[in-house]
Amino acid sequence: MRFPEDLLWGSASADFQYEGGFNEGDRGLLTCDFVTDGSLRQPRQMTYKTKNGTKGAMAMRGSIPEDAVGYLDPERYYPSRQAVDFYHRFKEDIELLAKMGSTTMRFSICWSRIFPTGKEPVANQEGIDFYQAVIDECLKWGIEPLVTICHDEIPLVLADKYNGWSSRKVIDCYLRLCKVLFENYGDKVKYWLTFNEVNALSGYSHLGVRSVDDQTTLQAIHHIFVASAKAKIMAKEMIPESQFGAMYASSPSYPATCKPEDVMAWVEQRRNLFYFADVMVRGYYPAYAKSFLEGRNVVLNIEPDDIEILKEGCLDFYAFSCYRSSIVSTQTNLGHYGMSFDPNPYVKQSNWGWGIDPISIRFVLNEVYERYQKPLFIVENGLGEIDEIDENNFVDDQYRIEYLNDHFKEIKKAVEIDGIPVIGYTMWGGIDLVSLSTGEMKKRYGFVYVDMDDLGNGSKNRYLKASYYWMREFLKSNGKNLV
Ligand code: BGP
Repeated sequence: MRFPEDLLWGSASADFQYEGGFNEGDRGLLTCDFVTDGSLRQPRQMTYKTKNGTKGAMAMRGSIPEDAVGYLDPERYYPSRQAVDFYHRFKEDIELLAKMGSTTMRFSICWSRIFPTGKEPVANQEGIDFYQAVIDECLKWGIEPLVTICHDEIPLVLADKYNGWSSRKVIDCYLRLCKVLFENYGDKVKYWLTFNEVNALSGYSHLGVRSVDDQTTLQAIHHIFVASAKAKIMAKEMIPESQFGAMYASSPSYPATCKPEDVMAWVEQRRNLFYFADVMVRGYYPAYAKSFLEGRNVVLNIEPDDIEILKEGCLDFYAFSCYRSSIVSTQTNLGHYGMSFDPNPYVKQSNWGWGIDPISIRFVLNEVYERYQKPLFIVENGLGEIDEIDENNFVDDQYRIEYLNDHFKEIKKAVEIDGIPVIGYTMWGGIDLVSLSTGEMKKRYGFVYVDMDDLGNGSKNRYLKASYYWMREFLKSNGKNLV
């Protein structure tokens, strides 16, 4: 089996799960710095302080009091402080990924490294230099950087002062960030993602808003739509060769049965994804937006110019994550932003209850391509599992190899049989990093093991897993080792 020669392969990360160095290089604080560690049994918490000094903690996706602001409790562990130290080890990590044969690397910009509060008139040079060095290191090894401008985060000060993305003022702050990035890296970076998992953003940690009600969330998301479109319009002036996408959490749900009501429940559930992508990829609110918003008692404040901006700033490609599949029926209780967690009885589940379903990736590629006819970039996929390291510092992760093998075969079919233009594939967390949903280190995705536990203890040394050698062979032989 051969893949197109120009298909990009690599790994993906997000700054607050990977980078660390939270108090170095004049980095400011981010909202997600206030999210503690956790586990499947003990959910992560967001710690905050109100104006009168009362301290509290809330589930990561919960609401916090109106006058609250993130607070770092010295007794708690916050994984984003040191993450797995890409900040100091980026050369080593990029070299490892390059020697595996990677041709791309997705990473995200820490907003508060460039603008510590988000409001400064002038950017922080140390922050600019850090990503300049990361990008140069990629290029040195022939790796095409894929930059996420904003991955589920916002500077603390913008949350505090403006209630985050609920305010239009944040659009301008974001555009100031974009301008600095385009000026400094525009000649080196072709592929950009304006935002991560736009359809799963909510609450303080992601949006900087203190309330998770639909009115606040969907108004904030409208501002994100406008910000993304304006960023793309600006980039086309400054860096005409650039390609713009945004990322959507796209793991599919299937209808639980062929009962017509279940199939319609599935159509409606999928709108929890397409509502977001339709606006950004097609450039206008879809017909069902009216009922989608009315059903949630949301009235959007849309300014007259916004409609034109959305049209002009629609995206060049669709980027997505796809990890698993689930099912939907009229009985399903949808989780945050319309996700179904009902298990599909036909596929096995990971230790975190994620249904392992290689066909899901071909399904999504088809579903999305037929809707938008734009190139697709698979920017997150992979298996989060418990890895045991032996006395020789080796992890024999055959389960991960099996997962990748089976998913890659389906991607191949999507390209070859279905004719879908796939730009590239970046596996989530090629170097082990902190889990977003649970805050654990134990849930590992990487080709490379990082010696660190859930509370940040360990040398952080890197060790190659069996999947690293398998992937190296896969890339060298262009897929000949698939079985
Ligand atoms: C996506 C996020 C990532 C990432 C991934 C895996 O939702 O974009 O930041 O972490 O999921 O999820 P988890 O880390 O919870 O296993």
